[in-house]
Amino acid sequence: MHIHWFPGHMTKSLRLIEENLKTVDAIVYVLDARAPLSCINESFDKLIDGKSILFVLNKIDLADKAKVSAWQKYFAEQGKNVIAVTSTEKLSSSVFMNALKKIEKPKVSKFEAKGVFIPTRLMVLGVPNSGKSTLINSVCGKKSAITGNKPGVTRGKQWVRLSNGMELLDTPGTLFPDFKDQQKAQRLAFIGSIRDEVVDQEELARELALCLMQLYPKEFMQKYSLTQTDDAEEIMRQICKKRGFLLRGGDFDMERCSKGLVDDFRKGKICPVTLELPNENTNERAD
Ligand SMILES: Nc1nc2c(ncn2[C@@H]2O[C@H](COP(=O)(O)OP(=O)(O)OP(=O)(O)O)[C@@H](O)[C@H]2O)c(=O)[nH]1
Ligand SMILES: [Mg+2]
Repeated sequence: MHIHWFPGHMTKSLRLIEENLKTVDAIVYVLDARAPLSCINESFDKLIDGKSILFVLNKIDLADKAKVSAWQKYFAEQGKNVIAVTSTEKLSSSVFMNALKKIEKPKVSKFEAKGVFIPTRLMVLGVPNSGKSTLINSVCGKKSAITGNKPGVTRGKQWVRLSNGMELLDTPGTLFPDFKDQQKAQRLAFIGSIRDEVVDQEELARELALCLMQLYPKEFMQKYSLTQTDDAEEIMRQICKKRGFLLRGGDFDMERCSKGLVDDFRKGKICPVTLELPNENTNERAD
């Protein structure tokens, strides 16, 4: 399959991010813990170089704990700030808040010494649907930022001020202008960062089935009573049988089956999943 999608409004979003970068002290880079590598937008690398960055591995409730630990270790070993959270859960807000305080400390100390208070400003970045707005809401005590279970919910920028004076800039989720790395694109589609309307859902489900059979065979087979096979069509037929996804006349209802599989995956109903480890090469073509 080939995913090539870069909506017009995203050029605007990238420009917005670029323009506002100079007004912020640090970056909060939100990565979906199910595919952290795929969530890294290399076109930001140069832009944010030199800024303090807090990497947030979000949605760990849906992710593979051992692999999330490997990711934390990977960032920490490079001297980077990293936390792993479930931003929909209350407990995570203090983890995030403490990390924010650590990030702003050098600046606060510098100004405190001069007897002045200048609020720290942070920009929250990441691919669509990674949980940026939810993370912001977790520390501001009210639903300041609009959230939603689909990509592209936040449009335009929104500043949110916290009770301690810190200011967080919510930004629209951004993708890459050019999906050279199709495996990345596919993984972003699996986790719901690319609009379903622009991706063939039956093809996506077949790719997901193959991926799960490879990475989490035991859990995947158990969930749908599958027998081992590397034939994606066969996996889908077996799921149809198990779930009774049949059309009138007895044909398999592949549309319903595809939606069902992708939904189960996104809701974490198969098993906790992380699709990639640090330093993996995702450059193979996925067609
Ligand atoms: N399971 C789970 N869901 C989460 C978590 N964080 C956010 N979500 C859900 O993910 C969806 C997207 O969250 P948003 O905060 O709107 O994501 P966003 O990054 O702001 O998305 P855009 O504005 O579209 O770029 C929502 O349905 C959230 O409830 C988490 O830690 N775990
Ligand atoms: Mg948002």
